[in-house]
Amino acid sequence: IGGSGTLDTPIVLKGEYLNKAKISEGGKKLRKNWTSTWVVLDTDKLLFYKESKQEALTNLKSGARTDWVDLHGAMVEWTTERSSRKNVVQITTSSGSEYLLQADNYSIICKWHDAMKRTADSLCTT
Ligand code: I3S
Repeated sequence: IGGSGTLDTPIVLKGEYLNKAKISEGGKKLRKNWTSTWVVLDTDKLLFYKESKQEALTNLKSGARTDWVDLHGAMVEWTTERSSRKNVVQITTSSGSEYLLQADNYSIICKWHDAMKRTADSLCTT
C-alpha cells in the first residue's frame, strides 16, 4: 500500500468496535480502564474514537478522536498474562506505551491481530 493517511484523514483499512485499555504510557503503568472504542486501522497507525461508528465515519476529522498509536516499531502480540479476559491482543509502541484490545468474538479479534501485525511489519521498509 502506498502512502498513508493523516491524522485528520486516515486511510481506513479497518474499523470496528473493540474493547480497549491503555495499560502504560512511556513505560509508566496506568490504571486499567476498559472502554468500548471505535478503532480505525490506517496504513501506519491506529486511531481511537469515542463517538459512534456513524459519527466517526462521517466525521473522521472531528475532535472525537481520543488517542492514536504509531505502528512504526510497534509489537503486536496475543497475551494471556495482562488480563483475565479472553482474546486479548497487546500492542507495545516504540515509545513504551502498552494497549490491550479485546473482543469476545475470536474471529473478529483474530483479524485485527493479523491486520495490525501485517501493518506493523510492512513499516520496516518505509
Ligand atoms: O490487570 P488488573 O489490574 O487486574 O485489571 C483489572 C482492574 O483494572 C479492574 O478494575 P479495578 O482497577 O477497579 O480493580 C477491572 O475491573 C478489571 O476488568 C481488570 O482486569 P481484566 O482481567 O478484566 O483485564
